[in-house]
Amino acid sequence: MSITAPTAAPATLQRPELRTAIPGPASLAIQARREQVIPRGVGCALPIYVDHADGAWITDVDGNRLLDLGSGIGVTTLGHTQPAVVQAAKDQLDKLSHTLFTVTPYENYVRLAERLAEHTPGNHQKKTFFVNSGAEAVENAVKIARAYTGRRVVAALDHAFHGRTSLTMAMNHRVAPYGTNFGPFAPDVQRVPNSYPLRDGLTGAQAAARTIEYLEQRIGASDLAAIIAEPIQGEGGFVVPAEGYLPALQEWATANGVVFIADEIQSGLGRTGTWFASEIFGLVPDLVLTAKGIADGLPLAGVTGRAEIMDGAHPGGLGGTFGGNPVSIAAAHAVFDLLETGQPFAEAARIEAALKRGLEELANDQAVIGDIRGHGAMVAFELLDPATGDPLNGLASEIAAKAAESGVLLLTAGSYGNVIRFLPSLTVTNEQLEFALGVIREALASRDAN
Ligand code: PLZ
Repeated sequence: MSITAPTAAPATLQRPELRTAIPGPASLAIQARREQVIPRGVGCALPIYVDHADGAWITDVDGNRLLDLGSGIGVTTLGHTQPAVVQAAKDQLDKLSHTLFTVTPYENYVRLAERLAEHTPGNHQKKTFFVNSGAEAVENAVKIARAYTGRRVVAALDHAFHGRTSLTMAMNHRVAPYGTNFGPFAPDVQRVPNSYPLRDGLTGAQAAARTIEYLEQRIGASDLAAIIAEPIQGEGGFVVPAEGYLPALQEWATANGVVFIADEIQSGLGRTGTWFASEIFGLVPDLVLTAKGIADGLPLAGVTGRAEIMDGAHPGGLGGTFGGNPVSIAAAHAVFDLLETGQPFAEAARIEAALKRGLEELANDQAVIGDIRGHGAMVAFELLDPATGDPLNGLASEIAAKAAESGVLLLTAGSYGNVIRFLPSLTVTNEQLEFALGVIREALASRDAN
C-alpha cells in the first residue's frame, strides 16, 4: 500500500490549468447566492467553488484545475480523495454508519484507540476518546485535566489558536477577531509567553524560564490544571519553539502536578515528517490532541493521554452523539495503515527540503522574506520590513490573492497576518512546488515594479 499520486488528474500535470479568470463565472454566480443564505460571519478566503479534488488538485465549478497548498488547513495530508481512505469509508458506510459508541459500541473505535496508544509519544499506558472537531478535543482535554487535578486554571501560550467554541475562544491569542462581540469569555484561562525565536531571541531554556515565571506568578501551580501548547503553532504562523523549550515546560508541569496538553491538531499525524511534532522536540506530553489529518478529510478528533489522567473524568462524564463515528474511524484506520508504511514521512522530508531550498533562494533577492521555518510539509515564511524587522501586514494576503489568480492556493497565517504557510498534501511533487514558488516570486517582483 502506498500514497498515490492524483487519481483523476494526469500524473504528468505539474501546473494549474486555467479556463477562466479566478474566480470564474460559475463560482461568482454561486457566491452571489451564498450571500443571500450564508451569514457573513462565515468568512470566505477565496470564492472558488470546488467541484471535485484529488491529490494536491482542486477542480472548481468552472473547470479550472488549481494547485492546493493548504489542504483545507492541513486536513487532507495524504491527498484529496486518497483512494485507500475513500475505499475504507465506502466499505464502512455499507456496514454501519452510526450507533453511538456510548450506547452500542463497535470494535474499530477500540482499535483506533490502540493505534493512537502505540503511535503517540511515550511508552506509558494510554487511553483515548473521540469527538468531532479540534475545538471539542481541546474542551474535553481541559475537562479531563480539571477532573484529574481538582484545579481550575488552564494556561495557553501567546500566539496560540485552539478553536472557536466558548472555552477555546478564550484560549486563543487573537481574541480579536476570533472573539470580537462574542463575550463574555470562559473564566480561568490565562495566557503566558511562548518561545518565538525570531522575536524574543531567547534560548529554549530562557524562554521556558520566562513562561514558568508567569505560570508561578500569575496563576500559581496549586491552581493550575493544565498547560496547553501546539508543538509548532499553526494559525500563529508556524512558530517553531527554541530547542529545549517544550521539554522544560513538560518537566516543570510534571514536577508541579500540572497536566501538559500537546495540541497536535494541525501538526500531528505525519504532517511534520514524524507521527507527531512533539517527537521533533523530545516532548512526551501527558495528553495529545488530534483532529484535521487523522481521517484525511472526514470529521474526527481524539484526546489521547496517560491512562490515570484520562480516567480522572467520571463514568458518563465524556461523550457526544457523533464522536468517533464509525465511517470517520474507518477512514482514520486507512490513514494509519498508510502512515505505518513510512512513505508519508519520507514525502514530508522531501517536501521540507524542496520548500526550504526554494524559499532560501527566493530570500536571496527578496529581502522581505525574513524567516523561513517549519518541519516536513508544515513550512512557512514571515514577511518583514528589511529595514526595521517589523511585520509587513497585508503583504501575505496580497501574495495569496495573486497566487490564486495563477491557480495556486496558498494560506496565510500569523498574529500579524504576515506569514505565508505551506500545508500541501504529501502527494505534491517538487515540480509543482517549484511552480508555486515561481508564482510567489512573480508576485513579489510585481510589487517591486510598482
Ligand atoms: N487547534 C492547533 O489549528 C484549527 C482553524 C480554521 P477545529 N485550525 C484551523 C478556522 O478559521 O476556524 C485548530 C488548530 C489547532 C485547534 C483547532 C480547532 O480545530 O476542528 O476547527 O475545531
